[in-house]
Amino acid sequence: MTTSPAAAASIPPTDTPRLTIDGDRLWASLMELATIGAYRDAETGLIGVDRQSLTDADAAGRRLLVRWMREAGLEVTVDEMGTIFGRREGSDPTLAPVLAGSHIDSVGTAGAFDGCLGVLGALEVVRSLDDRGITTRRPLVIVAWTEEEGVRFGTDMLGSAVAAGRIALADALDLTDVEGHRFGDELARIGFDGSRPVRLTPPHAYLECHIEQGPVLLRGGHAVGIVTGVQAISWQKVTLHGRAAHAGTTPTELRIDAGLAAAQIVVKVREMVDSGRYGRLRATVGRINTFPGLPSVVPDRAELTVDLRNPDGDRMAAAEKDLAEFLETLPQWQPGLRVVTERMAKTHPVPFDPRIRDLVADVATDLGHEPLALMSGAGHDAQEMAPITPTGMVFVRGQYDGISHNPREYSTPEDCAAGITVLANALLRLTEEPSGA
Ligand code: HGY
Ligand code: MN
Ligand code: MN
Repeated sequence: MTTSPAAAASIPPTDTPRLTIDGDRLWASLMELATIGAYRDAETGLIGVDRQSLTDADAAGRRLLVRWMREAGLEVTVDEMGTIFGRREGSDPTLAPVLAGSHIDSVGTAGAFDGCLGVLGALEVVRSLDDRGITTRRPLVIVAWTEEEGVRFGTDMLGSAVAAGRIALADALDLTDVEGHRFGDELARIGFDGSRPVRLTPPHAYLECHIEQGPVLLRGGHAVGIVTGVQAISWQKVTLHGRAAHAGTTPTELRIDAGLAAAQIVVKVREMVDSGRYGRLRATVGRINTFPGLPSVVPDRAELTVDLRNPDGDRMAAAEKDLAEFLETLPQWQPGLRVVTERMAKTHPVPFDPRIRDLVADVATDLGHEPLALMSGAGHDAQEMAPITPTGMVFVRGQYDGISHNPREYSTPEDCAAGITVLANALLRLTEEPSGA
């Protein structure tokens, strides 16, 4: 790391140079990005964010990020999945870069922080390095992955999974949303069908700062957490085919009610969670639609999604197996009912690199925190990076029991700054590591 004389004066006189960041500038960036895709949430009355991937709102958010990256002097490239990279050159450009980032696409009922803190926090690190005239040894690359949420095209961590080679580019480009829009066509429509080859050359390391999206840090009184890994994720779509019939004249025994079967599945997955047979299983039917959706017609079709999460891979497998067996019994209740399942997403538990975890924990402790180690309940792009490069995550405390995927999602400016200061100083260490470290 080389520093200008003025910069040298700004680093506090300690043996480990510390990088401070501008929390106000970070907060202003978060709030400005949150205006893109803003909407008035009917349930909460709050202003939420709906910036689902490859929509016009996402495109506007992407353009703002690219502008900010260029203003910060970064070399911006976009890959074949639309993932955006901003490279800050190092004093030794031949060394593998350190990557830091997250995502700026959102679910439909988002707040201002999910993913955005990690991308804009990494940008704030770049801005702070520039403020101090610091050149790192290794290049530093900021990344904003495409379709991390997976809520539009049905597979989460999509851009990072293709970059890491878990999902084939052609398969990803052919994914469609519920209205039949093809991923590849939408990418071209918004002008982010980049030419950078999508397979990522493994970087020296990958770091991601993200809000916890749960209550653990808040209840424990910790501003930041060190993430040990990510739990298993299983998404499937279930389609139930019944028979439309008159609601008034059709006796119960003659019905093939797809809506009833859907309700049985909702109750079943909750029973599985409550049974305790699958450890810390979490189950969610996030989408459930009946057709034709008319008051006087017995539903002839129902579509629903089942999201299962489990920190234990074996217990996840047991839950998936038992649910599959239950689905096969449904026609016994209603002869003639057809059940079709479609795998949407599946990832196993992913541990993060112990060396990176210890480095981030050491940085956090050095900065005065008592960091808590915890597993992530949510999926993150970092889990796709972990198989190809040493990877770690920093969590930031959320208020209101860490609620997320809800406009009430909120982390304080102080906690956001604390998390990004940990990120900044961990990146400072990693970008100084010589080859072979
Ligand atoms: O689904 C998740 O855990 C993440 O929000 N993509
Ligand atoms: Mn996220
Ligand atoms: Mn999310």
